[in-house]
Amino acid sequence: MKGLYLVTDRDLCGDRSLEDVVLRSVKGGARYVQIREKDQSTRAFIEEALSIKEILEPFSIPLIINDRVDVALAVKADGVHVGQADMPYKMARSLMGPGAIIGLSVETWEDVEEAEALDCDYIGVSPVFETPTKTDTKGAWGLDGLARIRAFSRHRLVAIGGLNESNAADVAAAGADCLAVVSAICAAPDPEAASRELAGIIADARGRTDRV
Ligand code: TZP
Ligand code: MG
Repeated sequence: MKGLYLVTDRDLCGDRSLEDVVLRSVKGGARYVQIREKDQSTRAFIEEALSIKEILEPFSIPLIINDRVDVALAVKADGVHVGQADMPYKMARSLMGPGAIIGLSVETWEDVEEAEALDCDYIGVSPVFETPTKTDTKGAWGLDGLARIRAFSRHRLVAIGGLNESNAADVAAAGADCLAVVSAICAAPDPEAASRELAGIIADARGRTDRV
């Protein structure tokens, strides 16, 4: 996991379709796309995932499904992202298989320690900063927390929460391998330009560290 990771929020796309925002973000440089749906019916989620999958395939961008292992399996997604209240990581792995990308959110230091024993593809440092996009969190890690996890963990780190053009360089410098972004892309007037700018900041940071 390296670079820019788009996590979707249909409501934040306004009158644009999710497909349109995803396509523009990928054209701007997003390297992973996670579909995150909290209120959709299973049927609608599957239809949406299939349509986004079709968009991503020509770009060889992995499709990752938030929470719903059943949806990920049904649409043959590349991976799934699970939180601490979702299906346990090991069950998700046994259902998805060894080749799937599986990310696990860490919200507490105990979560970080437990994740060391798991062969997840990345841990999601959640949230780095407080964000109105997700409020049911256990507090923010901050840049210090992110750096502390970097020093301890063997895993790739995907930073998420409150990330935007103004803090992306600092987040990369604190140890994130990959930056996951919702509102700074989905709610941007120009999701392609916003993605390009964020991807550029990450690429610049790559020149200074060997991680991102
Ligand atoms: N998990 C932790 S914070 C968050 C998720 C899904 C939302 C991040 O949204 P934004 O708009 O990029 O702050
Ligand atoms: Mg979840």
